[in-house]
Amino acid sequence: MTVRSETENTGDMELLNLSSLDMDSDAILADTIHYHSRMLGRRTVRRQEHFLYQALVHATRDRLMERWIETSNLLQGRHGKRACYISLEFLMGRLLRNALLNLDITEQAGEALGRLGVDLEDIHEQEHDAGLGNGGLGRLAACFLDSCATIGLPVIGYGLRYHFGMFRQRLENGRQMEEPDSWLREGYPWEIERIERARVIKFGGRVVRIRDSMARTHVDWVDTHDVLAIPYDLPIPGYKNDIVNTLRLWSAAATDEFDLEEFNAGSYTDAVAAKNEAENITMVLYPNAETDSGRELRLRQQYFLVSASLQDILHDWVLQYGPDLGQFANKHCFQLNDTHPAIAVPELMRLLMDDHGLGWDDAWKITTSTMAYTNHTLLPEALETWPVALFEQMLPRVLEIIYEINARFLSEVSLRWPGNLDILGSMSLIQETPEKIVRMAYLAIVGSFSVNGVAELHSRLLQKGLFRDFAGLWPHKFNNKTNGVTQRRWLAACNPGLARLITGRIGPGWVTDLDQLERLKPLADDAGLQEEWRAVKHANKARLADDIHTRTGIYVNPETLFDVQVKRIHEYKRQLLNVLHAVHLYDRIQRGDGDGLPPRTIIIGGKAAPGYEMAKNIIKMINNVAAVINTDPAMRGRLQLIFYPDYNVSGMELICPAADLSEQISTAGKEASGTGNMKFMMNGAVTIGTLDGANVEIREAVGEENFFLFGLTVDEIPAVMEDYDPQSIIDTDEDFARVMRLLDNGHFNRFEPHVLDEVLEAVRDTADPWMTAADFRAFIDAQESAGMAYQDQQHWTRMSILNTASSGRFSTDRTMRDYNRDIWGLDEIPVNTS
Ligand code: 26V
Repeated sequence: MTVRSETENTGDMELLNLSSLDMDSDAILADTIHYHSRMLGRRTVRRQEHFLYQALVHATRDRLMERWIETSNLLQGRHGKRACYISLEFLMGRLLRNALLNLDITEQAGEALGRLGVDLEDIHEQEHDAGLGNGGLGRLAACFLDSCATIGLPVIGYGLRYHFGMFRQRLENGRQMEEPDSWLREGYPWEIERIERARVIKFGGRVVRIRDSMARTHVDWVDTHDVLAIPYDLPIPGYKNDIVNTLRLWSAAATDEFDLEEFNAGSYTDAVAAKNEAENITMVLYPNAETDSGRELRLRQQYFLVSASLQDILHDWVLQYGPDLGQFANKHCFQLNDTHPAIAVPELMRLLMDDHGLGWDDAWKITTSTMAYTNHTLLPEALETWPVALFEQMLPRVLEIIYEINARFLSEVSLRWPGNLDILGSMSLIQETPEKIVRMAYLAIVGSFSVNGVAELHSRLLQKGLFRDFAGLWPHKFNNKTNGVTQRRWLAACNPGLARLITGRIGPGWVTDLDQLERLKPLADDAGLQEEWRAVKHANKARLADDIHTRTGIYVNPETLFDVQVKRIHEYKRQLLNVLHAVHLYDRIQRGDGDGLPPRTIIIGGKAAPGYEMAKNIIKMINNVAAVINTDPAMRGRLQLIFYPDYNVSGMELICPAADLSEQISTAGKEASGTGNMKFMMNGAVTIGTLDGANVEIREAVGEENFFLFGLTVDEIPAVMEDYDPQSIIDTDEDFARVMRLLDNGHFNRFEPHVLDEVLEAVRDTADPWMTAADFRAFIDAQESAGMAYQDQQHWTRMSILNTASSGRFSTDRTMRDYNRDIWGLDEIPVNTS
């Protein structure tokens, strides 16, 4: 190691030329043993043990570290533009498999452990998922980071280091029980604490204005309760390119300064106890519950993340370029992952004006040319609002700025629509209900230069519906960026059998250029490929069957059609419709009408928000129906229904390679995009789905003959809703009537009267927003077609191959290039592909 000269402005000595570590199995073994004994103090090695996992992570991390330092040196030297992906959620899952893949040392690590008599797969099992997200939105952020590092985009993720991530789900008598997720309990060897980069975050207090000797007014936010934000960095390696980007997660801690008054008054313990309150901020991830409004801690989290991240960026700017912020907007872009970090708009204004001395106009120009907002939902109940009163006491200075933004915005509105008071009221950032509330989505739109949806249909509906007036005012802001998933995790790493088969036929280029999967198309009818394709799928199904047995004690048969729906449990996603189909199949087999049906295993998994009663009732219903089906001798070899417990990222890594049929059955217009749909497609599952979210684009890509379409379209729904009468639909459909009769008669809740009542009422509700009954018949028929198609294994395998072959567009590599081309405008880091 040599010491190099001083860095540009800081005068720090820089240690460079870290001798690069060998990547062969000898070196990895030596380092693993070193950490195992010298750092962790272990004498013997045991299979399936956490210490060995930790030791291997440290050996791997060392190899990331030198590339990480190189990458940040490179970036610092380039003076280029950077994007910050600000998100309350990063659903990273496990990191080891991905790190080994991207460093290209999977085989070497496997060999090293093999020499200790240990199976690398057992070591992977030791890793806790980093479950810092609810579902699609958080996992999307994680896929984005992988793609940015791989294609060489200088993007840093900013998030929160929750002490407890997504709860663990346990079932008790078919009901969901939540348990805390202590993912940090045994230490988390991937993170680097950067205490020297801690920032102070202010809460509460009051605003004062001071005139200086030059008669200028300064705004001071005083008497605040301060909390320390401490960053923990995670490495984000690109695929075989020596780039390592950063995910920076903030953790809350008490400032060391005690409240002196309290301290001197003798309440030493009270003063120390204040520490607790501060640390609460990053204690727990909020589940997507009914509404966030009024939940003070959640707003605290949002502000804490945003303020810490923006201060971090501004601090670096001043270090590197000095106090002049004239070029700041040319070098930064902040992508807001939903409205959760929308408070970044007024917070950047505050920092620029109050801490960096800019005037309103200059600050506003910088803010509105650096902020970009992504919307992830059309559901009105999921749109965030916060009570003005809460802002007032928690963030008084921020509220002042929001009011000022609103005043200036509304004068622009009245120029555009003179004398139209209605539109002023409907577009105002403040909703003047008895309890005044701040509309965070509107704040995000007003403060951003770009507003995007996450699938073509979703973006269109945003502009036609939810944000119509804003799209009228600023059409240039609105755009679409269809979601994707990273094929490194969701094909190369989780489905090694299929990855090997594909690479054998078309070469390895698809790992960084997913469109190359197109080359499989001419081979879709190749008998040799078909046979191997089926063998891989079968092996994946056997692997999942083992996992299901471990989790539930139930044996499922890999020879059956695996019909899979895994995602958060929500009425709009219509797991209920899926269960109605399961009951229908049960009924058909019972009445002796099941002979043409392929043996089927229906797998449903997902978590319900702890406060979402209906979703929890649906879980109970799935489990009750499953209990009857799985113990009925008449169903043996024909039908099984499994509720997959504690579904998470690692669960999906086993599930999506094993699926035959992918259930994407939300009510049209409700699912913004979906990303599970893309993972299944990539792994050769055929979709049964509605024209919703990215399903529309999936169907276009694969061709309508390779997709089982059903259900009302967005355009049809309003007319049907006019005189919607589920009971008459039930009465006029013999199959539906029989299904409801079984359910009504308590066939699935013999000793638990009324436990299904609310769910059944919802089906019959004339105001059912999810219109389950309206799509019943179409769904049953589409399932029938899917079942028939599966009986012809050659035809099915062709469809399966064509699904994988057509999934190129759904790589986040493409998504990130789209963001970069239209929104960020970053220069790609030259990639080392040697
Ligand atoms: C939040 C809430 C909270 C209130 C109760 C109901 C409810 C329902 C959904 C949500 C989710 C809001 C944001 C979100 O997670 N959107 C998801 O983002 C994914 C990535 O873009 C996308 O694929 C999913 O379709 C979308 O639901």
